[in-house]
Amino acid sequence: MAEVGNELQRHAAEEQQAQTDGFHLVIDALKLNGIENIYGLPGIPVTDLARLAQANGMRVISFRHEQNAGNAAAIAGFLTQKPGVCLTVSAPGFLNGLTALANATTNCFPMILISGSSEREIVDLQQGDYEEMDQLAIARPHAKAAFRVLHAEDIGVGVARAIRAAVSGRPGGVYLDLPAKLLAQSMEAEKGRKSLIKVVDPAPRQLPAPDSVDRAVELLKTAKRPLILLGKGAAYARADADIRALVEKTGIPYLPMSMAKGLLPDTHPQSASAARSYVLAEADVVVLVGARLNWLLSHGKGKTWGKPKQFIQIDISPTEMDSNVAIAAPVVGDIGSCVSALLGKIGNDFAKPGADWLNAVDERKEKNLAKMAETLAKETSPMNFHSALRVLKDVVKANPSISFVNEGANTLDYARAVIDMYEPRKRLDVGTWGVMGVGMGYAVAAAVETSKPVLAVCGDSAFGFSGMEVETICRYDLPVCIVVFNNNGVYKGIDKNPTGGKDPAVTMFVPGARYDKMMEAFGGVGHNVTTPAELESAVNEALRSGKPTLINAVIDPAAGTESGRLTNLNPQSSASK
Ligand code: ADP
Ligand code: TPW
Repeated sequence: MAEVGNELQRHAAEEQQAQTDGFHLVIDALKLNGIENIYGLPGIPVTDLARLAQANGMRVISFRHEQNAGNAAAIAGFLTQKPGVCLTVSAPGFLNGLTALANATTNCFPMILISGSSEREIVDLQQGDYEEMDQLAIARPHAKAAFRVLHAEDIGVGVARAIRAAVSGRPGGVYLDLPAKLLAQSMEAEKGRKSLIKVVDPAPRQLPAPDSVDRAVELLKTAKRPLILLGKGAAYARADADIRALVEKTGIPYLPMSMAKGLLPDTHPQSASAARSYVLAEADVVVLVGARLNWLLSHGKGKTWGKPKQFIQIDISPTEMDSNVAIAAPVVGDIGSCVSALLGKIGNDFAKPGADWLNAVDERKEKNLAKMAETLAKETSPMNFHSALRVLKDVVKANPSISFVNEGANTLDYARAVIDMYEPRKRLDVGTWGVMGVGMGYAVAAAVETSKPVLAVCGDSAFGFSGMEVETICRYDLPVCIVVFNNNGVYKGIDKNPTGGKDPAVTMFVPGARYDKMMEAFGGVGHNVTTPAELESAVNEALRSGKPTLINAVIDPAAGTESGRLTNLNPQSSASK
Protein backbone atom coordinates (compact mmCIF):
# COMPACT_ATOMS: atom_id res chain seq x y z
CA MET A 1 0.00 0.00 0.00
CA ALA A 2 2.76 2.35 0.98
CA GLU A 3 4.36 1.81 -2.42
CA VAL A 4 1.13 2.59 -4.26
CA GLY A 5 0.77 5.73 -2.14
CA ASN A 6 4.32 6.80 -3.08
CA GLU A 7 3.62 6.10 -6.72
CA LEU A 8 0.49 8.23 -6.60
CA GLN A 9 2.39 11.04 -4.91
CA ARG A 10 5.10 10.87 -7.56
CA HIS A 11 2.50 11.01 -10.29
CA ALA A 12 0.82 13.97 -8.68
CA ALA A 13 4.21 15.70 -8.35
CA GLU A 14 5.03 15.00 -12.00
CA GLU A 15 1.63 16.23 -13.02
CA GLN A 16 2.27 19.37 -11.04
CA GLN A 17 5.74 19.83 -12.48
CA ALA A 18 4.26 19.58 -15.92
CA GLN A 19 2.07 22.62 -15.24
CA THR A 20 2.93 26.26 -15.62
CA ASP A 21 0.94 29.42 -14.94
CA GLY A 22 0.50 33.01 -16.03
CA PHE A 23 3.15 34.26 -13.60
CA HIS A 24 5.82 31.96 -14.99
CA LEU A 25 4.83 32.48 -18.59
CA VAL A 26 5.21 36.27 -18.30
CA ILE A 27 8.65 35.86 -16.77
CA ASP A 28 9.71 33.23 -19.28
CA ALA A 29 8.50 35.37 -22.18
CA LEU A 30 10.49 38.39 -20.97
CA LYS A 31 13.62 36.35 -20.32
CA LEU A 32 13.35 34.59 -23.67
CA ASN A 33 13.54 38.04 -25.24
CA GLY A 34 16.61 39.13 -23.34
CA ILE A 35 14.84 41.34 -20.83
CA GLU A 36 16.80 41.01 -17.62
CA ASN A 37 15.58 43.81 -15.38
CA ILE A 38 12.21 44.86 -14.00
CA TYR A 39 11.65 48.26 -12.39
CA GLY A 40 8.52 48.26 -10.29
CA LEU A 41 6.58 48.35 -7.08
CA PRO A 42 4.82 45.27 -5.68
CA GLY A 43 1.29 44.82 -4.36
CA ILE A 44 -1.94 43.04 -5.38
CA PRO A 45 -1.90 41.38 -7.89
CA VAL A 46 1.75 41.52 -8.94
CA THR A 47 3.68 40.79 -5.73
CA ASP A 48 4.25 37.17 -6.67
CA LEU A 49 5.15 38.15 -10.22
CA ALA A 50 7.95 40.34 -8.86
CA ARG A 51 9.00 37.65 -6.35
CA LEU A 52 9.06 34.89 -8.96
CA ALA A 53 10.94 37.11 -11.42
CA GLN A 54 13.64 37.57 -8.79
CA ALA A 55 13.60 33.86 -7.97
CA ASN A 56 14.04 33.11 -11.67
CA GLY A 57 17.15 35.21 -12.09
CA MET A 58 15.75 38.56 -13.21
CA ARG A 59 16.95 41.69 -11.45
CA VAL A 60 13.95 43.35 -9.82
CA ILE A 61 14.42 46.88 -8.58
CA SER A 62 11.63 47.88 -6.22
CA PHE A 63 10.94 51.59 -5.97
CA ARG A 64 9.03 53.79 -3.52
CA HIS A 65 6.76 55.30 -6.18
CA GLU A 66 5.75 53.90 -9.57
CA GLN A 67 6.49 57.07 -11.48
CA ASN A 68 10.15 56.70 -10.62
CA ALA A 69 10.12 53.02 -11.55
CA GLY A 70 8.53 54.00 -14.87
CA ASN A 71 11.12 56.67 -15.52
CA ALA A 72 13.83 54.13 -14.77
CA ALA A 73 12.31 51.70 -17.29
CA ALA A 74 12.05 54.44 -19.92
CA ILE A 75 15.68 55.49 -19.67
CA ALA A 76 16.77 51.85 -19.54
CA GLY A 77 15.06 51.57 -22.92
CA PHE A 78 16.97 54.59 -24.24
CA LEU A 79 20.25 53.18 -22.96
CA THR A 80 19.86 49.62 -24.23
CA GLN A 81 17.52 49.69 -27.28
CA LYS A 82 15.52 47.00 -25.46
CA PRO A 83 12.19 47.96 -23.92
CA GLY A 84 12.59 48.86 -20.25
CA VAL A 85 9.93 47.11 -18.20
CA CYS A 86 7.96 48.74 -15.39
CA LEU A 87 5.65 46.63 -13.22
CA THR A 88 2.84 48.15 -11.17
CA VAL A 89 -0.33 47.26 -9.31
CA SER A 90 -3.74 48.27 -10.59
CA ALA A 91 -5.54 51.65 -10.71
CA PRO A 92 -3.45 54.06 -8.57
CA GLY A 93 -0.17 52.22 -9.18
CA PHE A 94 -0.97 52.05 -12.87
CA LEU A 95 -1.78 55.77 -12.99
CA ASN A 96 1.45 56.58 -11.17
CA GLY A 97 3.33 54.66 -13.83
CA LEU A 98 1.33 56.17 -16.67
CA THR A 99 3.03 59.58 -16.44
CA ALA A 100 6.32 57.85 -17.12
CA LEU A 101 4.80 55.86 -19.98
CA ALA A 102 3.50 59.04 -21.59
CA ASN A 103 6.89 60.66 -21.09
CA ALA A 104 8.60 57.67 -22.71
CA THR A 105 6.28 57.89 -25.72
CA THR A 106 6.87 61.63 -26.01
CA ASN A 107 10.63 61.12 -25.93
CA CYS A 108 10.60 58.07 -28.27
CA PHE A 109 12.03 55.74 -25.61
CA PRO A 110 11.02 52.07 -25.78
CA MET A 111 9.26 50.96 -22.61
CA ILE A 112 6.60 48.48 -21.52
CA LEU A 113 4.36 49.29 -18.58
CA ILE A 114 2.95 46.04 -17.23
CA SER A 115 0.13 46.55 -14.74
CA GLY A 116 -2.00 44.06 -12.93
CA SER A 117 -5.70 44.82 -13.25
CA SER A 118 -8.98 43.79 -11.67
CA GLU A 119 -11.53 41.41 -13.10
CA ARG A 120 -12.96 42.42 -16.45
CA GLU A 121 -16.45 41.21 -15.60
CA ILE A 122 -16.60 43.51 -12.59
CA VAL A 123 -14.77 46.44 -14.18
CA ASP A 124 -16.98 46.42 -17.27
CA LEU A 125 -20.16 46.38 -15.19
CA GLN A 126 -18.63 49.01 -12.89
CA GLN A 127 -19.47 46.96 -9.83
CA GLY A 128 -16.72 48.40 -7.69
CA ASP A 129 -13.86 45.90 -7.62
CA TYR A 130 -10.72 46.41 -5.54
CA GLU A 131 -8.80 49.15 -7.39
CA GLU A 132 -11.24 49.06 -10.27
CA MET A 133 -10.29 50.92 -13.42
CA ASP A 134 -10.51 50.43 -17.17
CA GLN A 135 -6.76 50.73 -17.46
CA LEU A 136 -6.45 49.70 -21.10
CA ALA A 137 -8.73 52.50 -22.26
CA ILE A 138 -6.91 55.05 -20.13
CA ALA A 139 -3.46 53.96 -21.29
CA ARG A 140 -4.25 53.92 -25.00
CA PRO A 141 -4.02 57.66 -25.77
CA HIS A 142 -0.76 57.97 -23.85
CA ALA A 143 1.01 54.99 -25.34
CA LYS A 144 2.25 53.96 -28.75
CA ALA A 145 0.22 50.77 -28.31
CA ALA A 146 -1.81 49.04 -25.60
CA PHE A 147 -2.67 45.36 -25.26
CA ARG A 148 -4.52 43.11 -22.85
CA VAL A 149 -3.99 39.37 -22.44
CA LEU A 150 -6.91 37.29 -21.18
CA HIS A 151 -5.63 33.74 -21.62
CA ALA A 152 -2.38 32.21 -20.45
CA GLU A 153 -1.73 30.72 -23.89
CA ASP A 154 -1.69 34.27 -25.34
CA ILE A 155 1.01 35.62 -23.02
CA GLY A 156 3.74 34.82 -25.53
CA VAL A 157 1.94 36.75 -28.25
CA GLY A 158 1.12 39.62 -25.91
CA VAL A 159 4.73 40.07 -24.82
CA ALA A 160 6.00 39.72 -28.40
CA ARG A 161 3.55 42.37 -29.63
CA ALA A 162 4.52 44.68 -26.79
CA ILE A 163 8.23 44.32 -27.58
CA ARG A 164 7.77 44.93 -31.29
CA ALA A 165 5.54 47.93 -30.72
CA ALA A 166 8.01 49.46 -28.26
CA VAL A 167 11.20 49.17 -30.32
CA SER A 168 10.26 49.05 -34.01
CA GLY A 169 9.95 52.20 -36.09
CA ARG A 170 9.78 55.23 -33.81
CA PRO A 171 10.23 53.75 -30.33
CA GLY A 172 7.67 54.48 -27.63
CA GLY A 173 5.79 53.37 -24.55
CA VAL A 174 3.56 50.30 -24.64
CA TYR A 175 0.97 49.28 -22.07
CA LEU A 176 0.39 45.60 -21.31
CA ASP A 177 -2.66 44.86 -19.16
CA LEU A 178 -2.54 41.64 -17.15
CA PRO A 179 -5.74 40.86 -15.21
CA ALA A 180 -5.15 39.14 -11.87
CA LYS A 181 -7.01 36.05 -13.04
CA LEU A 182 -4.64 35.57 -15.96
CA LEU A 183 -1.59 35.38 -13.71
CA ALA A 184 -3.07 32.50 -11.74
CA GLN A 185 -4.30 30.57 -14.81
CA SER A 186 -2.43 27.31 -15.24
CA MET A 187 -1.69 25.31 -18.35
CA GLU A 188 0.50 22.42 -19.43
CA ALA A 189 4.11 23.46 -19.18
CA GLU A 190 5.11 22.07 -22.56
CA LYS A 191 2.22 23.79 -24.30
CA GLY A 192 3.08 26.96 -22.44
CA ARG A 193 6.70 26.78 -23.51
CA LYS A 194 5.66 26.34 -27.13
CA SER A 195 3.32 29.32 -26.92
CA LEU A 196 6.19 31.73 -26.20
CA ILE A 197 7.74 33.75 -29.01
CA LYS A 198 11.34 34.77 -29.33
CA VAL A 199 11.01 37.91 -31.35
CA VAL A 200 13.20 37.81 -34.44
CA ASP A 201 14.64 41.17 -35.47
CA PRO A 202 12.43 43.32 -33.18
CA ALA A 203 13.56 46.63 -34.72
CA PRO A 204 14.18 45.84 -38.39
CA ARG A 205 16.47 48.19 -40.28
CA GLN A 206 14.55 50.54 -42.51
CA LEU A 207 16.56 51.45 -45.55
CA PRO A 208 15.98 54.88 -47.06
CA ALA A 209 14.77 55.12 -50.65
CA PRO A 210 17.87 55.66 -52.86
CA ASP A 211 16.32 58.69 -54.59
CA SER A 212 15.73 60.35 -51.22
CA VAL A 213 19.42 59.94 -50.44
CA ASP A 214 20.39 61.40 -53.83
CA ARG A 215 18.09 64.37 -53.27
CA ALA A 216 19.62 65.02 -49.87
CA VAL A 217 23.21 64.82 -51.14
CA GLU A 218 22.43 67.11 -54.09
CA LEU A 219 20.95 69.69 -51.74
CA LEU A 220 23.87 69.41 -49.35
CA LYS A 221 26.27 70.06 -52.22
CA THR A 222 24.59 73.40 -52.94
CA ALA A 223 24.99 74.58 -49.33
CA LYS A 224 27.22 77.54 -48.56
CA ARG A 225 26.62 77.50 -44.82
CA PRO A 226 25.61 73.94 -43.89
CA LEU A 227 24.88 72.70 -40.39
CA ILE A 228 24.29 69.21 -38.96
CA LEU A 229 21.90 69.00 -36.02
CA LEU A 230 22.05 65.83 -33.92
CA GLY A 231 19.12 64.86 -31.71
CA LYS A 232 18.57 62.17 -29.11
CA GLY A 233 17.22 59.87 -31.85
CA ALA A 234 20.78 59.87 -33.20
CA ALA A 235 22.12 59.00 -29.76
CA TYR A 236 19.54 56.21 -29.38
CA ALA A 237 20.33 54.75 -32.81
CA ARG A 238 23.90 53.80 -31.84
CA ALA A 239 25.29 54.69 -35.24
CA ASP A 240 28.09 56.53 -33.45
CA ALA A 241 30.93 55.74 -35.85
CA ASP A 242 28.98 56.60 -39.02
CA ILE A 243 27.66 59.83 -37.53
CA ARG A 244 31.18 60.84 -36.63
CA ALA A 245 32.32 59.91 -40.13
CA LEU A 246 29.53 62.01 -41.67
CA VAL A 247 30.53 65.03 -39.61
CA GLU A 248 34.24 64.65 -40.22
CA LYS A 249 34.09 63.67 -43.90
CA THR A 250 31.87 66.62 -44.77
CA GLY A 251 33.64 69.07 -42.44
CA ILE A 252 30.26 70.58 -41.57
CA PRO A 253 29.80 72.26 -38.17
CA TYR A 254 27.38 70.34 -35.96
CA LEU A 255 25.12 71.11 -33.05
CA PRO A 256 24.04 68.45 -30.54
CA MET A 257 20.67 68.66 -28.85
CA SER A 258 20.85 68.18 -25.11
CA MET A 259 20.81 64.38 -24.94
CA ALA A 260 22.90 64.07 -28.10
CA LYS A 261 25.81 65.78 -26.35
CA GLY A 262 28.79 63.46 -26.25
CA LEU A 263 27.81 61.61 -29.43
CA LEU A 264 30.95 63.33 -30.56
CA PRO A 265 32.96 64.85 -27.70
CA ASP A 266 31.72 68.38 -27.00
CA THR A 267 35.34 69.50 -27.36
CA HIS A 268 35.37 68.37 -31.02
CA PRO A 269 36.66 71.20 -33.24
CA GLN A 270 33.53 71.05 -35.42
CA SER A 271 31.12 71.43 -32.48
CA ALA A 272 29.19 74.66 -32.90
CA SER A 273 27.53 74.49 -29.48
CA ALA A 274 29.22 77.66 -28.30
CA ALA A 275 27.95 79.46 -31.41
CA ARG A 276 24.42 78.00 -31.28
CA SER A 277 22.41 81.15 -31.93
CA TYR A 278 24.72 82.20 -34.73
CA VAL A 279 24.67 78.91 -36.66
CA LEU A 280 20.90 78.47 -36.30
CA ALA A 281 20.30 81.95 -37.64
CA GLU A 282 22.91 81.88 -40.41
CA ALA A 283 22.91 78.33 -41.80
CA ASP A 284 21.38 77.84 -45.26
CA VAL A 285 21.03 74.03 -45.29
CA VAL A 286 20.39 72.12 -42.08
CA VAL A 287 20.66 68.33 -41.78
CA LEU A 288 18.45 67.10 -38.94
CA VAL A 289 19.52 63.69 -37.66
CA GLY A 290 17.02 62.23 -35.16
CA ALA A 291 15.82 65.64 -33.94
CA ARG A 292 12.31 67.05 -34.24
CA LEU A 293 11.59 70.67 -35.09
CA ASN A 294 9.49 71.05 -31.93
CA TRP A 295 9.50 73.83 -29.32
CA LEU A 296 13.09 72.98 -28.38
CA LEU A 297 14.07 74.18 -31.86
CA SER A 298 11.57 77.03 -32.03
CA HIS A 299 9.53 74.98 -34.54
CA GLY A 300 12.11 75.65 -37.25
CA LYS A 301 11.01 79.26 -37.77
CA GLY A 302 11.05 82.77 -36.39
CA LYS A 303 13.92 84.89 -35.16
CA THR A 304 15.96 81.91 -33.92
CA TRP A 305 16.24 80.60 -37.45
CA GLY A 306 17.03 83.98 -39.02
CA LYS A 307 17.96 83.58 -42.69
CA PRO A 308 15.88 81.35 -44.98
CA LYS A 309 17.00 77.78 -45.03
CA GLN A 310 16.33 74.36 -46.41
CA PHE A 311 16.10 71.23 -44.34
CA ILE A 312 17.27 67.69 -44.90
CA GLN A 313 15.64 65.50 -42.25
CA ILE A 314 16.68 61.97 -41.34
CA ASP A 315 14.02 60.23 -39.27
CA ILE A 316 12.36 56.86 -38.99
CA SER A 317 8.92 58.40 -38.83
CA PRO A 318 7.62 59.53 -42.25
CA THR A 319 4.91 61.68 -40.67
CA GLU A 320 7.51 63.75 -38.82
CA MET A 321 8.33 65.42 -42.16
CA ASP A 322 6.78 68.87 -42.76
CA SER A 323 5.35 68.83 -39.21
CA ASN A 324 6.48 72.41 -38.61
CA VAL A 325 8.13 73.69 -41.77
CA ALA A 326 8.67 72.28 -45.24
CA ILE A 327 11.34 69.61 -45.45
CA ALA A 328 13.13 69.91 -48.79
CA ALA A 329 14.83 66.52 -48.57
CA PRO A 330 13.18 63.96 -46.31
CA VAL A 331 15.23 60.81 -45.75
CA VAL A 332 13.04 58.23 -44.05
CA GLY A 333 14.67 55.24 -42.46
CA ASP A 334 16.69 54.17 -39.48
CA ILE A 335 19.54 56.52 -38.72
CA GLY A 336 22.25 53.88 -39.12
CA SER A 337 21.06 52.96 -42.61
CA CYS A 338 20.38 56.56 -43.65
CA VAL A 339 23.71 57.94 -42.50
CA SER A 340 25.63 55.09 -44.06
CA ALA A 341 23.70 55.59 -47.35
CA LEU A 342 24.58 59.29 -47.29
CA LEU A 343 28.21 58.46 -46.60
CA GLY A 344 28.17 56.10 -49.57
CA LYS A 345 27.11 58.97 -51.84
CA ILE A 346 29.47 61.55 -50.41
CA GLY A 347 32.59 60.92 -52.43
CA ASN A 348 36.06 62.24 -51.81
CA ASP A 349 35.21 65.06 -54.20
CA PHE A 350 32.68 66.45 -51.68
CA ALA A 351 33.66 70.06 -51.14
CA LYS A 352 33.95 70.94 -47.47
CA PRO A 353 32.28 74.20 -46.42
CA GLY A 354 34.10 77.41 -47.36
CA ALA A 355 36.54 79.04 -44.99
CA ASP A 356 34.34 82.12 -44.60
CA TRP A 357 31.56 80.04 -42.96
CA LEU A 358 33.90 77.96 -40.80
CA ASN A 359 35.90 80.98 -39.70
CA ALA A 360 32.78 82.93 -38.84
CA VAL A 361 31.56 80.01 -36.69
CA ASP A 362 34.95 79.64 -35.01
CA GLU A 363 35.15 83.33 -34.31
CA ARG A 364 31.77 83.30 -32.48
CA LYS A 365 32.74 80.14 -30.67
CA GLU A 366 35.99 81.52 -29.37
CA LYS A 367 34.37 84.74 -28.25
CA ASN A 368 31.60 82.91 -26.38
CA LEU A 369 33.93 80.33 -24.88
CA ALA A 370 36.20 83.10 -23.57
CA LYS A 371 33.16 84.82 -22.05
CA MET A 372 32.07 81.55 -20.45
CA ALA A 373 35.57 80.90 -19.05
CA GLU A 374 35.52 84.33 -17.45
CA THR A 375 32.12 83.69 -15.84
CA LEU A 376 33.21 80.29 -14.58
CA ALA A 377 36.43 81.64 -13.09
CA LYS A 378 34.67 84.21 -10.91
CA GLU A 379 34.98 83.45 -7.22
CA THR A 380 31.64 84.17 -5.66
CA SER A 381 30.46 83.92 -2.11
CA PRO A 382 27.94 82.47 -1.61
CA MET A 383 28.47 79.91 -4.35
CA ASN A 384 26.34 80.42 -7.49
CA PHE A 385 25.37 78.07 -10.31
CA HIS A 386 28.51 78.82 -12.32
CA SER A 387 31.08 78.45 -9.57
CA ALA A 388 29.52 75.10 -8.61
CA LEU A 389 29.33 73.96 -12.24
CA ARG A 390 32.99 74.83 -12.86
CA VAL A 391 33.86 72.06 -10.42
CA LEU A 392 31.44 69.55 -11.96
CA LYS A 393 32.70 70.34 -15.47
CA ASP A 394 36.17 69.18 -14.40
CA VAL A 395 34.75 66.11 -12.65
CA VAL A 396 32.98 64.96 -15.83
CA LYS A 397 36.08 65.66 -17.89
CA ALA A 398 38.12 63.45 -15.55
CA ASN A 399 35.39 60.74 -15.47
CA PRO A 400 33.92 60.76 -18.98
CA SER A 401 32.19 57.40 -18.69
CA ILE A 402 29.91 58.32 -15.78
CA SER A 403 26.24 59.01 -16.53
CA PHE A 404 25.21 62.59 -15.93
CA VAL A 405 21.57 63.05 -14.92
CA ASN A 406 20.29 66.61 -14.91
CA GLU A 407 17.01 68.31 -13.98
CA GLY A 408 15.85 71.68 -12.73
CA ALA A 409 15.44 75.03 -14.45
CA ASN A 410 18.62 77.07 -14.01
CA THR A 411 20.44 73.96 -12.85
CA LEU A 412 19.53 72.33 -16.15
CA ASP A 413 20.13 75.22 -18.50
CA TYR A 414 23.48 76.23 -17.05
CA ALA A 415 24.73 72.66 -16.67
CA ARG A 416 23.83 71.87 -20.27
CA ALA A 417 25.84 74.84 -21.48
CA VAL A 418 28.80 74.46 -19.10
CA ILE A 419 29.40 70.72 -18.80
CA ASP A 420 31.05 69.07 -21.78
CA MET A 421 30.13 65.46 -22.47
CA TYR A 422 32.65 63.11 -24.02
CA GLU A 423 30.78 59.86 -24.61
CA PRO A 424 27.41 59.05 -26.20
CA ARG A 425 24.24 58.45 -24.13
CA LYS A 426 25.78 59.78 -20.93
CA ARG A 427 23.70 62.93 -20.58
CA LEU A 428 20.19 62.05 -19.39
CA ASP A 429 17.81 64.91 -18.72
CA VAL A 430 14.30 66.34 -18.71
CA GLY A 431 13.88 65.70 -22.45
CA THR A 432 11.07 66.75 -24.73
CA TRP A 433 8.63 67.76 -22.00
CA GLY A 434 11.12 69.48 -19.73
CA VAL A 435 9.61 67.32 -17.02
CA MET A 436 10.68 67.45 -13.39
CA GLY A 437 10.91 64.20 -11.43
CA VAL A 438 12.92 62.01 -13.78
CA GLY A 439 16.08 62.45 -11.71
CA MET A 440 16.17 59.50 -9.34
CA GLY A 441 14.48 57.03 -11.70
CA TYR A 442 17.02 57.87 -14.40
CA ALA A 443 19.89 57.71 -11.89
CA VAL A 444 18.89 54.27 -10.62
CA ALA A 445 18.47 52.81 -14.11
CA ALA A 446 21.69 54.37 -15.40
CA ALA A 447 23.59 52.75 -12.52
CA VAL A 448 21.86 49.39 -13.03
CA GLU A 449 22.17 49.29 -16.83
CA THR A 450 25.71 50.64 -17.18
CA SER A 451 27.28 49.35 -13.93
CA LYS A 452 29.14 52.66 -13.85
CA PRO A 453 28.85 55.61 -11.45
CA VAL A 454 26.15 58.23 -11.89
CA LEU A 455 26.31 61.92 -11.09
CA ALA A 456 22.83 63.44 -10.75
CA VAL A 457 22.68 67.22 -10.58
CA CYS A 458 19.24 68.46 -9.59
CA GLY A 459 17.63 71.72 -8.56
CA ASP A 460 16.13 71.51 -5.06
CA SER A 461 12.61 71.61 -6.49
CA ALA A 462 13.41 69.03 -9.17
CA PHE A 463 14.98 66.66 -6.64
CA GLY A 464 11.89 66.80 -4.44
CA PHE A 465 9.74 65.09 -7.07
CA SER A 466 11.60 61.77 -6.74
CA GLY A 467 13.73 62.36 -3.62
CA MET A 468 12.36 59.41 -1.66
CA GLU A 469 14.23 57.10 -4.01
CA VAL A 470 17.43 57.86 -2.09
CA GLU A 471 16.25 54.92 0.01
CA THR A 472 16.15 52.74 -3.13
CA ILE A 473 19.65 53.91 -4.05
CA CYS A 474 20.88 52.95 -0.56
CA ARG A 475 18.97 49.65 -0.49
CA TYR A 476 20.54 48.50 -3.76
CA ASP A 477 23.84 50.16 -2.84
CA LEU A 478 24.12 51.96 -6.18
CA PRO A 479 27.09 54.18 -7.07
CA VAL A 480 24.97 57.32 -7.37
CA CYS A 481 26.15 60.75 -6.29
CA ILE A 482 23.38 63.35 -6.15
CA VAL A 483 24.19 67.03 -6.02
CA VAL A 484 21.21 69.16 -4.99
CA PHE A 485 21.65 72.79 -6.01
CA ASN A 486 19.85 74.22 -3.01
CA ASN A 487 18.75 77.82 -3.46
CA ASN A 488 15.70 77.53 -1.18
CA GLY A 489 13.02 77.43 -3.83
CA VAL A 490 11.63 76.82 -7.29
CA TYR A 491 13.96 78.79 -9.63
CA LYS A 492 15.12 81.13 -6.83
CA GLY A 493 14.69 81.40 -3.10
CA ILE A 494 13.98 85.07 -2.47
CA ASP A 495 10.33 85.57 -3.43
CA LYS A 496 7.95 87.24 -0.98
CA ASN A 497 4.25 86.58 -0.38
CA PRO A 498 2.66 89.55 -2.19
CA THR A 499 0.09 90.00 0.60
CA GLY A 500 2.77 90.23 3.27
CA GLY A 501 0.86 87.42 5.02
CA LYS A 502 2.23 84.47 6.97
CA ASP A 503 2.20 81.91 4.16
CA PRO A 504 5.45 81.68 2.20
CA ALA A 505 5.59 82.79 -1.45
CA VAL A 506 4.44 80.06 -3.85
CA THR A 507 7.94 79.38 -5.12
CA MET A 508 9.65 79.20 -1.71
CA PHE A 509 10.89 76.18 0.28
CA VAL A 510 12.09 75.86 3.88
CA PRO A 511 15.24 77.97 3.84
CA GLY A 512 18.51 76.26 4.69
CA ALA A 513 17.03 72.76 4.27
CA ARG A 514 19.52 69.90 4.61
CA TYR A 515 18.80 67.39 1.83
CA ASP A 516 22.02 65.56 2.74
CA LYS A 517 20.31 64.31 5.91
CA MET A 518 17.81 62.41 3.74
CA MET A 519 20.63 60.27 2.40
CA GLU A 520 22.12 59.80 5.85
CA ALA A 521 18.74 58.58 7.11
CA PHE A 522 19.15 55.46 4.98
CA GLY A 523 22.82 54.81 5.62
CA GLY A 524 24.26 56.73 2.66
CA VAL A 525 26.80 59.54 2.82
CA GLY A 526 25.66 63.15 3.18
CA HIS A 527 27.67 66.35 2.70
CA ASN A 528 26.68 69.95 3.15
CA VAL A 529 28.95 72.19 1.05
CA THR A 530 29.13 75.94 0.68
CA THR A 531 32.26 76.41 -1.46
CA PRO A 532 33.51 75.02 -4.79
CA ALA A 533 36.47 73.40 -2.99
CA GLU A 534 34.16 71.54 -0.61
CA LEU A 535 31.97 70.47 -3.51
CA GLU A 536 34.95 69.17 -5.44
CA SER A 537 36.24 67.13 -2.57
CA ALA A 538 32.79 65.67 -1.76
CA VAL A 539 32.07 64.62 -5.38
CA ASN A 540 35.49 63.09 -5.83
CA GLU A 541 35.12 61.16 -2.59
CA ALA A 542 31.73 59.85 -3.77
CA LEU A 543 33.10 58.73 -7.14
CA ARG A 544 36.10 57.10 -5.48
CA SER A 545 34.04 55.22 -2.92
CA GLY A 546 31.03 54.39 -5.11
CA LYS A 547 28.84 54.89 -2.01
CA PRO A 548 25.38 56.42 -2.32
CA THR A 549 25.99 60.09 -1.63
CA LEU A 550 23.94 63.27 -1.50
CA ILE A 551 25.67 66.61 -1.54
CA ASN A 552 23.57 69.57 -0.43
CA ALA A 553 25.25 72.37 -2.40
CA VAL A 554 24.22 75.70 -0.92
CA ILE A 555 23.63 78.13 -3.81
CA ASP A 556 22.97 81.87 -3.59
CA PRO A 557 19.14 82.11 -3.29
CA ALA A 558 19.24 85.19 -5.49
CA ALA A 559 21.08 83.44 -8.33
CA GLY A 560 19.27 82.29 -11.46
CA THR A 561 16.19 83.48 -13.28
CA GLU A 562 12.51 82.56 -13.25
CA SER A 563 12.02 79.40 -15.41
CA GLY A 564 15.72 79.34 -16.32
CA ARG A 565 15.95 80.07 -20.05
CA LEU A 566 12.22 79.60 -20.63
CA THR A 567 11.13 82.92 -19.16
CA ASN A 568 9.52 83.79 -22.49
CA LEU A 569 7.08 80.87 -22.21
CA ASN A 570 5.44 82.22 -19.04
CA PRO A 571 2.12 83.89 -19.83
CA GLN A 572 2.01 87.38 -18.32
CA SER A 573 -0.76 88.37 -15.97
CA SER A 574 -2.34 91.63 -17.07
CA ALA A 575 -2.02 92.77 -13.46
CA SER A 576 1.78 92.56 -13.58
CA LYS A 577 2.16 94.40 -16.91
P1 ADP B 1 15.79 65.99 -29.52
O1 ADP B 1 14.87 66.29 -28.36
O2 ADP B 1 17.14 65.55 -29.09
O3 ADP B 1 15.79 67.08 -30.52
P2 ADP B 1 13.65 64.36 -30.50
O4 ADP B 1 13.17 63.49 -29.40
O5 ADP B 1 12.86 65.58 -30.78
O6 ADP B 1 15.18 64.70 -30.26
O7 ADP B 1 13.72 63.55 -31.84
C1 ADP B 1 14.10 62.22 -31.91
C2 ADP B 1 13.69 61.73 -33.29
O8 ADP B 1 14.50 60.59 -33.58
C3 ADP B 1 12.24 61.30 -33.39
O9 ADP B 1 11.59 62.01 -34.41
C4 ADP B 1 12.32 59.80 -33.71
O10 ADP B 1 11.35 59.40 -34.66
C5 ADP B 1 13.70 59.68 -34.28
N1 ADP B 1 14.32 58.36 -34.09
C6 ADP B 1 14.43 57.66 -32.95
N2 ADP B 1 15.11 56.53 -33.18
C7 ADP B 1 15.45 56.51 -34.47
C8 ADP B 1 16.17 55.62 -35.32
N3 ADP B 1 16.71 54.50 -34.85
N4 ADP B 1 16.30 55.95 -36.61
C9 ADP B 1 15.76 57.09 -37.10
N5 ADP B 1 15.09 57.98 -36.36
C10 ADP B 1 14.94 57.70 -35.07
C1 TPW C 1 6.17 67.57 -13.54
C2 TPW C 1 7.50 73.18 -13.77
C3 TPW C 1 9.94 73.62 -14.32
S1 TPW C 1 11.45 73.76 -13.59
C4 TPW C 1 10.84 73.54 -12.04
C5 TPW C 1 9.47 73.37 -12.08
C6 TPW C 1 8.63 73.14 -10.87
C7 TPW C 1 11.75 73.53 -10.84
C8 TPW C 1 12.79 74.59 -10.89
O1 TPW C 1 13.40 74.73 -9.64
P1 TPW C 1 14.68 73.93 -9.23
O2 TPW C 1 15.77 74.48 -10.23
O3 TPW C 1 14.57 72.51 -9.55
O4 TPW C 1 14.98 74.25 -7.82
P2 TPW C 1 16.62 75.84 -10.27
O5 TPW C 1 17.87 75.38 -10.84
O6 TPW C 1 15.96 76.80 -11.19
O7 TPW C 1 16.74 76.36 -8.88
N1 TPW C 1 5.97 69.89 -12.72
C9 TPW C 1 6.52 69.03 -13.61
N2 TPW C 1 7.38 69.44 -14.53
C10 TPW C 1 7.68 70.75 -14.64
N3 TPW C 1 8.53 71.11 -15.60
C11 TPW C 1 7.16 71.69 -13.72
C12 TPW C 1 6.28 71.20 -12.78
C13 TPW C 1 8.95 73.40 -13.41
